[in-house]
Amino acid sequence: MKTIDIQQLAQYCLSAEEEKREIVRITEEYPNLTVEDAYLIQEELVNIKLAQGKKILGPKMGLTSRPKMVQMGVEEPIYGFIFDYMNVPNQEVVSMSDLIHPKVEAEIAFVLGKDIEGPGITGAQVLAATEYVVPALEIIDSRYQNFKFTLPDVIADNASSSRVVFGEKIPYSNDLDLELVGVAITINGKLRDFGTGAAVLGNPAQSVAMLANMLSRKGKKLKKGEVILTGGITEALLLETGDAVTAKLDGLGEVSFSIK
Ligand code: 0L1
Ligand code: MG
Repeated sequence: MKTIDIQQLAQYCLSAEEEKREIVRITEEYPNLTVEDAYLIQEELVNIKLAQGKKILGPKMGLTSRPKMVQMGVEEPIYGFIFDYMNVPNQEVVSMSDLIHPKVEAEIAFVLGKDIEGPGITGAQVLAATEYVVPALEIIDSRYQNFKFTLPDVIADNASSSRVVFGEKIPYSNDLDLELVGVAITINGKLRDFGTGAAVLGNPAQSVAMLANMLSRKGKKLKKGEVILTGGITEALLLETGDAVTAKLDGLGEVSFSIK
């Protein structure tokens, strides 16, 4: 069995992102790569970015919808990290030349008013600590050829994180039932998909709770003020140059960008 070089594999994924090119998935060469190995590669990749002066905006959850979990054959979602350079202002233009084969999904993000540390965190505890919810469009851009990967591959590749557009922060109150928040995503004025917050593990707050519990295995916690992406409510839709994307989230507002 080939020995896994964590640092070299982190650099392999990072170079693909920086050079905007597809790579062969890691598990082609290392079929025995485990989820634990993959998170070590992701950690190394995050540390390299931090050493480059990039800043973490917050963590994200991926594979939070039942269809995606079934497709990947997993019982648990995955996490990654969103950095400052990935943030695109609302209604701005994203350059296709910075990306490989981007897809977009509509999400609800959370901003906590206090730190949360697992294990044992519940959705109710998350909601009690939530200061804002934020409508978001996440652009995912797997570095792997044809957007095809196994679970360890995508974890090592920082859960396909690439760009994110946030709308206005909405102060959270108990009147807002996040399960029922309706979401519609249009591209070039055409409705492409819709759903409700319940598509994310039954409630996006449940995704934040699960994230807190997963991070606790690494001795990490969710921090006050970070923006936390909870997972796609809509299908991930392939983007093309010239596309104008808008998501409308009932009670939370709109978020949009175009790609040139
Ligand atoms: O944010 C996400 O749900 C992406 C998770 C990774 C899977 C993918 O790239 O489709
Ligand atoms: Mg996502």
